[in-house]
Amino acid sequence: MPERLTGARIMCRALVDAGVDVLFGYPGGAIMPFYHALPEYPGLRHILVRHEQAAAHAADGYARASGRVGVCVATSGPGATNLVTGLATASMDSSPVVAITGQVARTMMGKDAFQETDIVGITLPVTKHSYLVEDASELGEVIAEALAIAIDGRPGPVLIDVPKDVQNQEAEYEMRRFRLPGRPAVATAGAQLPSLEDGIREATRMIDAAERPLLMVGHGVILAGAYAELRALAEKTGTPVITTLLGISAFADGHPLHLGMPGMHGEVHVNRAIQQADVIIGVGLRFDDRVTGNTASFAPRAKIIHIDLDPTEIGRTVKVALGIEGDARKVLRRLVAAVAVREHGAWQEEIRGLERHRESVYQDLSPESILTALQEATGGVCTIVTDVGQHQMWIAKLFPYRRPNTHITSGGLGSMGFAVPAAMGVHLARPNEPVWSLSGDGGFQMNMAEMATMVQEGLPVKLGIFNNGYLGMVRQWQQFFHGRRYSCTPIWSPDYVKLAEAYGIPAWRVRHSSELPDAIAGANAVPGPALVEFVIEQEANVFPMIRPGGSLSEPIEAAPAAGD
Ligand SMILES: Cc1ncc(C[n+]2csc(CCOP(=O)(O)OP(=O)(O)O)c2C)c(N)n1
Ligand SMILES: [Mg+2]
Repeated sequence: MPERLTGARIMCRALVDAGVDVLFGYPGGAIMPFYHALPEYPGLRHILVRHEQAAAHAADGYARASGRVGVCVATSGPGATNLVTGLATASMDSSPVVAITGQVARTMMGKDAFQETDIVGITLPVTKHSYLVEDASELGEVIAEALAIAIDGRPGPVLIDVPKDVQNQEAEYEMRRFRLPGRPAVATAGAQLPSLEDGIREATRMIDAAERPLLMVGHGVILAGAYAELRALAEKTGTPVITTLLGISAFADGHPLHLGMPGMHGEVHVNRAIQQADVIIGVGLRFDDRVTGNTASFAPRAKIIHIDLDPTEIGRTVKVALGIEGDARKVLRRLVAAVAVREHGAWQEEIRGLERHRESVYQDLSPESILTALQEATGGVCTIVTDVGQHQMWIAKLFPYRRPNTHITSGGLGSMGFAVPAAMGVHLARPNEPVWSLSGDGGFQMNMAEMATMVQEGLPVKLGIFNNGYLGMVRQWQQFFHGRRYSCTPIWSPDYVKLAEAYGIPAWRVRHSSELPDAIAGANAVPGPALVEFVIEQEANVFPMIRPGGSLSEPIEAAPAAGD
């Protein structure tokens, strides 16, 4: 039976009926009717953030950790524009987020009204779809459809802009179960893709004939939950597995076939393996420039098979011999059944032979020592959310990720400030396991106001700060490529222990590796949020490194001598 409700109540009801139970948001004039209705729907838990950017990142973190849609809410104008970085982040990393924004009343639109901004126009390039709802009778269907679009196929953000008077307007509401029509097969840039049957047949022929095969896997494997299928294919064919930054934890670190991360900060043997492979099976990755370096010299001997749900990714940056459009899980399952058993022992040996066992170049409190202590304290049962910079690369490479989807980071956009709010979303998706947000001193200062959210909402996120006194990754580039001119990269920090105390958050400062176990155990033991500052070497670098736009064959393995 349809019910007559205000637009604001329809918004709440449609969210509840679609199974949404948490919202991250911040109120304001144009979204007040929605906030007025919200207490009538106790099934919707609202997390009051301190900045709308954090609402979008938290919704994104929630989505990545839960596999469900994350929802954020903001008012018109500055509230809505503050969401933009978070929506762009979710768009680049294929994360299903729905943003609901208030808009000025219909009669005021187009008149430069107070807090009016064309948020649909501003977010058009970073959303999968967007709506301006002009009548309350459409709201129920729009919300159900937006949630479905966000998660259908390749996930991404969707925006719903609702004028204030539409929120106050009454209309009939009836619950909708939304089913999207199946997607038609689409041709890619350049070539028509083969049918799935033909693609599997051809891929099988290429994999069976390969002597130096590699699997390169990205976020698509995690989004599809194709862990078992990936492992089965790797093991049946003896194929080593490379995981991109967003593919980390799709295949267990420590598995004998796992090689590590490729690209700009990939290990030398991983990049060399790419340069020597004869067949690369790329699954759910974009072959972006941080992975390929100069595409002209990328994988010169390899025929590339690219499997992706989004056909527009296939052949976009690298030349592929075979493209297969499809869900990673379904395609991998078909391949596992079709391919022949292979060993490839000599190829695996050859790659292992390229591995360098580097002595740690860091002083006492090294990234390795911090990450080893974290691993030991948690037994690896935790989700790590990282920010952007040097610490992000160290954590990507050094933390042993053994459980699927336990590494969450802003890969495509590289948004500093992501970790702290995203970790709040991860906690709400996974309330029973520890969540560590690990940031640099720069990125932490971008969204550290969210400590107040954690206290007010009771979110026990553990905050780690890698404090090197620099915007370290930019400083490293200045050291390598700009003659050591450290222009605007030294960054002052407050006393983080005192700062945390001001929020009532227990905090530890660690200067020596001997202090690590107590600090980390202490932080894990407190029931609420906790903060640990790791005071690390100021000019530590991330090695190896491929020069931007350089070839994977030419790693930089040491800092240039001063004066170079
Ligand atoms: C929002 C945003 N602004 C600027 C950058 C450019 N940038 C990339 S890494 C980096 C330095 C990060 O410094 P910090 O957070 O201290 O981490 P560290 O590299 O020192 O580990 C900067 C400024 C960015 N990625 N995101
Ligand atoms: Mg730093």
